[in-house]
Amino acid sequence: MPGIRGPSEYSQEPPRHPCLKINSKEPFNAEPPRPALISSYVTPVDFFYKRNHGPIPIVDDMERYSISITGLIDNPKQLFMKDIWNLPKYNVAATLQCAGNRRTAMSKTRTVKGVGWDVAAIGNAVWGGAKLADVLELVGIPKLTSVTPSGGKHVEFVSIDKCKEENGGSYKASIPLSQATNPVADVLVAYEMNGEPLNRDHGYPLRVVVPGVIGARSVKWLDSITIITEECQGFFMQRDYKMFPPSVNWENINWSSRRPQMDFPVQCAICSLEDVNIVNPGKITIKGYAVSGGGRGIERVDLSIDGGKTWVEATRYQKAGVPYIADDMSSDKWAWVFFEANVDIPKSAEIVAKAVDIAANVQPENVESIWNLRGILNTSWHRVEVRVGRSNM
Ligand SMILES: Nc1nc2c(c(=O)[nH]1)N[C@H]1C(S)=C(S)[C@@H](COP(=O)(O)O)O[C@H]1N2
Ligand SMILES: [Mo]
Repeated sequence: MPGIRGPSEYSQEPPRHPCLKINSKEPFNAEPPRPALISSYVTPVDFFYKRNHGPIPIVDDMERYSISITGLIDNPKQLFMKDIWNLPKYNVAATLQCAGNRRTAMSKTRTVKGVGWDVAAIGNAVWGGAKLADVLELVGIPKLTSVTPSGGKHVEFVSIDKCKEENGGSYKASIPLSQATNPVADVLVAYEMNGEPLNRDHGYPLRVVVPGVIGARSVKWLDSITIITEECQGFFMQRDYKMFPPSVNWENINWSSRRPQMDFPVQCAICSLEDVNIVNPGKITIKGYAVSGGGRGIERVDLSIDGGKTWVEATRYQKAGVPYIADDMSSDKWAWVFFEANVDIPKSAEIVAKAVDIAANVQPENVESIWNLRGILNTSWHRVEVRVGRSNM
């Protein structure tokens, strides 16, 4: 671990924007207010949710900082920042979403375990860095490899932070080698976020970004990459971030019965309104984000102002002046879309939003059907209440 260290207490945390809603202080977990989240298509770093499992690592010496690439390969290597900088640089717009986004709403049905997130454990950034496929070529693994001659099938990313879930060990995760060596999958070893060097909260100096996959696999503060036969056996792959049916509880859970969650499902949330709102009679603008995993575009966003009886379609956009077409070359395939509609609110109403992705995947109507004990992947229809009051004019 040259040049970087993971402290075991919280006395040297970085500064953070005061607008963030703190869900847990140590480790630091926070999200922006709903309106701030949709104030721009590319989320400013200050407003980007922060999801940590331990104290933020500290770089003491950038000259000495290096990552090791080892495991089932012939030529293990140490790579320094300059080796990563020397590779072709890519800028990829990708939305990162915590699997626990919208957990608080799920916990209203039945208690779940985990950090209580509202709808903003998500953000969209332009990540700058080298493609993991190019990095792995430096150790002799060709593009589009699914198994190395010595039997390596997964790529494990190990960090330097100290997490209690790992009994003081590092955060780690893995992805399949076939995805890691596929340039089209856009997996990055990133050193920039929105054109600036990564800040400490988001993984300085190097993090992995796995587009279209739950945030948990985008390991921050990279220390080593290991080529392994089986997927990573770490806590966050094997005993967390798995989707269980509503019948599973803490007594009958069998962690090994489920695969680690990778792609995230289709999701959307209204961000221009809170759970309960008092508005004047007349038109209001409903605005929010929609996103799907695996690089699938958003085909449609439906809005209802009568609790889901009737629907209208919202407009979708990414960049101003560029019409959004799902899965078109002109769209950012790994990024969210914003949606917007101007609707007339004649009386108090329940406003509902639901998105459809390009594979015609839809969001479940009720949270009960997808309830799970860890409270992950709440993609149920997003509902907010609007009460029409009298203005004081
Ligand atoms: N080393 C390390 N990487 C990590 C984590 C962590 O705690 N430690 N949290 C993961 C989770 S659960 C998420 S959702 C994302 C959050 O990234 P962000 O804080 O940059 O938004 O980082 C992932 N990578
Ligand atoms: Mo997460």
